[in-house]
Amino acid sequence: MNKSIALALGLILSVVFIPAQTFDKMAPQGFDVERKESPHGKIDTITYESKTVGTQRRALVYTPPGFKKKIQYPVLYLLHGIGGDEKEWFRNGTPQIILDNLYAQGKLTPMIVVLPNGRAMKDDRAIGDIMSKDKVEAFATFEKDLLNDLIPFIEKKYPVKKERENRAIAGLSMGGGQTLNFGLENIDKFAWVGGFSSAPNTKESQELLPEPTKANELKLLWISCGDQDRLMPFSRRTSDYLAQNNIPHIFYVEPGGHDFKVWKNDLYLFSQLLFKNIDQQAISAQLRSE
Ligand code: FER
Repeated sequence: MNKSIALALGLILSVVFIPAQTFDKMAPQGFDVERKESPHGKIDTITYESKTVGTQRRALVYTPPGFKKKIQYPVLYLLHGIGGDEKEWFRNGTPQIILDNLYAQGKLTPMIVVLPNGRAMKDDRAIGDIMSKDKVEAFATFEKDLLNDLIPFIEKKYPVKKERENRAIAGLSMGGGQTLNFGLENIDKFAWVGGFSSAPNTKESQELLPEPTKANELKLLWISCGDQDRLMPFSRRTSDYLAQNNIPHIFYVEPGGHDFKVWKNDLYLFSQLLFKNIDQQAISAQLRSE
């Protein structure tokens, strides 16, 4: 075969066999390293009045590079773990760097990211016995604070799209459990749901989703966990229940334990799917393949 025929054949074959959506399985090296030359988003600290808790509460808000008040943006609410607060992702997960780098490559739909404090109680700091009953219960109370106090505040103060298709929720560990609990209970409010290494606060599947077919309305239902994480059973049982009920979702088992290496990779992958036309089944198949 002469060279030009071989080249043409190669070209045709590559076009035919490139899947519709190619998707990294792991973030590439340098994905979380700040590039001075790239445009940066901005982090604000906001304070909102919580009727639920009866205090002024804090959250961080990341607006994307090139943010304009005249544009309306979709919103991702990104939740922390049991030992964290509104700064945990920012300090340990550097979402602002990961997302800046993805924007620089044109890989994200511009969105606002809100990093709340998910421990909805008067003293919401991660101090003392972080596993105490009142502190753990405060993670459940946050559902009310989020829906009735924080979301309305964000929607008043920032130029945001308010339909469910433009609202996402994700979180790590306790925040992953909150995400699955709140997201699946409020499918009328969230269309994009991502539980990373979800903790034992994840409700039992029957209680979590008594009417499984409702979850067909989600644009994305993402469940991920490190293969060395002892909390795997909570993700697996949720995914198993969804699979038994034929509910489209992504169950992504990745190398790693219960740590930010895994959660940064999750944010890198999950954020690229948000607010786009995606095919969960196709992505799920890619994440499973060798
Ligand atoms: C538990 C083990 C882990 C638990 C919570 C966690 C409430 C949460 C871990 C995290 O958020 O990193 O038994 O019970």
